[in-house]
Amino acid sequence: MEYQISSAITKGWFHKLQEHLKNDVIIVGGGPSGLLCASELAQANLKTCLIESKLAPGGGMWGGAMLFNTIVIQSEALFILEKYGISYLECGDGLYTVDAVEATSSLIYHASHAGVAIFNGVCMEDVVVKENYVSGVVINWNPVQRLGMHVDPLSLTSQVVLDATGHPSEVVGVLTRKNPVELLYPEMGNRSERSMNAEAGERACVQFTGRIYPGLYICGMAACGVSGSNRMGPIFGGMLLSGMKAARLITAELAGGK
Ligand code: 48F
Repeated sequence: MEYQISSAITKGWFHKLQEHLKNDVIIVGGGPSGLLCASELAQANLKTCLIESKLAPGGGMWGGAMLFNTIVIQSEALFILEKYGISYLECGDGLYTVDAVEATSSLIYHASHAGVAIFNGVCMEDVVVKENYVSGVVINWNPVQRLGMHVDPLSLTSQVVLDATGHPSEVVGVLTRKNPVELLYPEMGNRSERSMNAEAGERACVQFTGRIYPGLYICGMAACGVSGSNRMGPIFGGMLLSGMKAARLITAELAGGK
C-alpha cells in the first residue's frame, strides 16, 4: 500500500510539472487578483500555472482586517461575487461584506477546478529574459530559499508572466534589479507604495493593471506598488477587478499572437 500511495503521488505531481514546463501564462502570487485572473484565463482555455510561495494560496484575503475575517467589496465588483457564487451582505453606501474564508477558498477552488496548475510552497526567484522579452520564471522550493541552501533552480517558460505578488511586486523588482531594462511606462517602477487612501488605491490598482514590459503584466497590489499609488486596506473589489482586467488584456494579446 505504501508503495502504491507514493507511486500515485509522484506520478501525478510530476505529470503536472511536466505539463506546465511550458505555459501560455505563469502567474506569480496566489492572492485575490492572481487567483481571479487565473480562473478567467483557464476558462478562456489558456494553459495557466500559478506559483505561490506559501503553503496556502489566498494572500492577504484570509485575515480580513486585523484578523477580523470579514472583507468589504464595493458594488462595482458585485458581478464577480455573483459569477463565482460567493455570498455577500449589503452594509450601505454601496458596500457589501463578505466572509473572508468563503471568498478566499472559493477563489482557490474555482482556479484549481478550471484547470489552473497551482504550485504551492514554490517561490519565483528570477525571470527568464530572452531578446528583451520576459519568457518565463525561475523557481525553487520556498524552504530551500528560506534556508539559503545553495541549490540551483528550475525554469518554467511562458508567453506571458503576471506579477501578482502584492505589496513587494517581486517580479518587476527582480527584472529591474538584474537587467538594464526600460519599463513601458517610465513613470512606473519606483516601488514606493503610498499610505492609506482607500478610494485612490482602489482606482489605481485597476488603472495600473497592464503590460509593463514585453511578456510581463502586473495586477493587484503590485500595480499599486510599482506605480507609487496608495494602499487601500481590507476592501477587495479593486483586487478582483484588477485580476479580471489582467485576464482580459492577456487573453487579447495572446489571441493576436506574440
Ligand atoms: O498580497 P496578495 O494578497 O496580492 P493581491 O492579489 O492582493 C492584495 C491584498 O491581499 C491586500 C490588499 C488589498 O486591500 O492590500 O494586500 O495584490 O498575495 C500575493 C501573493 O503572492 C505571493 C505571496 O505569498 C502572496 O500569497 N508571493 C509573493 N512573492 C512571491 C509569491 C514569490 N516570489 N514567489 C511566489 N509567490
